[in-house]
Amino acid sequence: MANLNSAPRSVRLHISIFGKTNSGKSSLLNALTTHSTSLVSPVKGTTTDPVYKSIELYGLGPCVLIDTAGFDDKGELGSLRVKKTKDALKKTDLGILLFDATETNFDKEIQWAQKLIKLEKPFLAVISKVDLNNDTTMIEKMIEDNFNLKAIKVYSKQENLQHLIREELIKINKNKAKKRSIVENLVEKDDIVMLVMPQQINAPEGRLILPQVQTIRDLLDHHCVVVSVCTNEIESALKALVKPPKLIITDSQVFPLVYKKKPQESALTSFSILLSAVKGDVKKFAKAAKAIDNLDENSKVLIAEACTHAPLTEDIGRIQIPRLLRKKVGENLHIDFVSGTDFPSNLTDYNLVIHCAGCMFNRSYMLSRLMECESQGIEMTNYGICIAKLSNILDFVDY
Ligand SMILES: Nc1nc2c(ncn2[C@@H]2O[C@H](COP(=O)(O)OP(=O)(O)OP(=O)(O)O)[C@@H](O)[C@H]2O)c(=O)[nH]1
Ligand SMILES: [Mg+2]
Repeated sequence: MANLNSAPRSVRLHISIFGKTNSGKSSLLNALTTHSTSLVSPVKGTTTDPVYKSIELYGLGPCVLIDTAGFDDKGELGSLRVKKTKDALKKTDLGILLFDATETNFDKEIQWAQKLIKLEKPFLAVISKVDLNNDTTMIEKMIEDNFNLKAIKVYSKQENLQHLIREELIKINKNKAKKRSIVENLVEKDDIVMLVMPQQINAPEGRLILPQVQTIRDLLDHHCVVVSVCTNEIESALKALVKPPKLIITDSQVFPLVYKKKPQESALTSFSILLSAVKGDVKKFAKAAKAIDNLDENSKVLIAEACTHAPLTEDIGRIQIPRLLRKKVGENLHIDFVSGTDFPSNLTDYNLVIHCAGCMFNRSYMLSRLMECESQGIEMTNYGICIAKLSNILDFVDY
């Protein structure tokens, strides 16, 4: 069960271990976590689905280590496993790429390194199993020549292994564990901020959804006065306040209603818009929303959601956005839905992709989807921006 006191996985630094089958990936994960987290065996293809292990690494903060299936896995099942490894690649912030010292051909490792470089993901080149073969000059030279990287030589039973890998990861970590603030550009100390959070719509029993929790925490860190209400209590809360809130952050689903009720001097935005600025590129999402004006009944739209929950009756992605889109464009507008890690590799049939805020995904994963859309010339916007656009209030929204 998830521990409510620990950082959610989506905000952790994702460190993935890649290599061929049997190269020692799981042994390395176990050494780094000092636990038998992942199954180790001499049989090739022991790790099938990626193994995720949350861990706190000094100097890197809350991380999740990902052990993957070998990228050389063969056969029908093997190619499904490679697909999952490719998915882990998209989530990766830092990579560890293994070169097995007992091997002689490294074509696959070179191909994988090129993928990491193309996606701008920093990685460590690690020569594994050096207790079995310490003469690695050729491999080191090959890595240096191809990638201008100095490889680290390790074996799984090495005493200082965790320390060594951690120190090297700290050196290549471009994120420098930089915490991205959700509200940074919008508020100052002592500002009153009103949160409109209609609980009946989408909240799980007895708790708040992640974007709301994260936003409240961020506002408290910025020393704001936070007032939280459901939609019907907006007026009572406004009356109780000595001055209008500086900012109102609403659930996107009640955007138009809150816009009508809000005092003129209060700025307005939504949780999903703020989250999309942290997770993706909100300016690009806002620009992409203009594509909505060019849709007609022959257009195709893809709606992508990170959560795989069973659709709710007033579900924002499955019901509300399609209803608003069809009202504007026409009843025959073709809309496809995907959820979780499903995302078509060929997007060229689509005129627009509309993505959820991605609170269950990390930033690297959202950016990889944005990159995929861009590389195929398809615009990608997000739920909050889309609702604001369809409600004709995007121009009055802050982000
Ligand atoms: N001598 C030696 N053996 C190692 C080392 N690392 C791993 N092994 C052995 O190599 C075999 C494969 O190790 P794993 O850690 O399961 O390799 P993997 O890359 O996770 O393999 P798959 O899950 O099949 O892709 C096991 O028998 C390990 O005990 C090492 O540094 N030295
Ligand atoms: Mg394994």
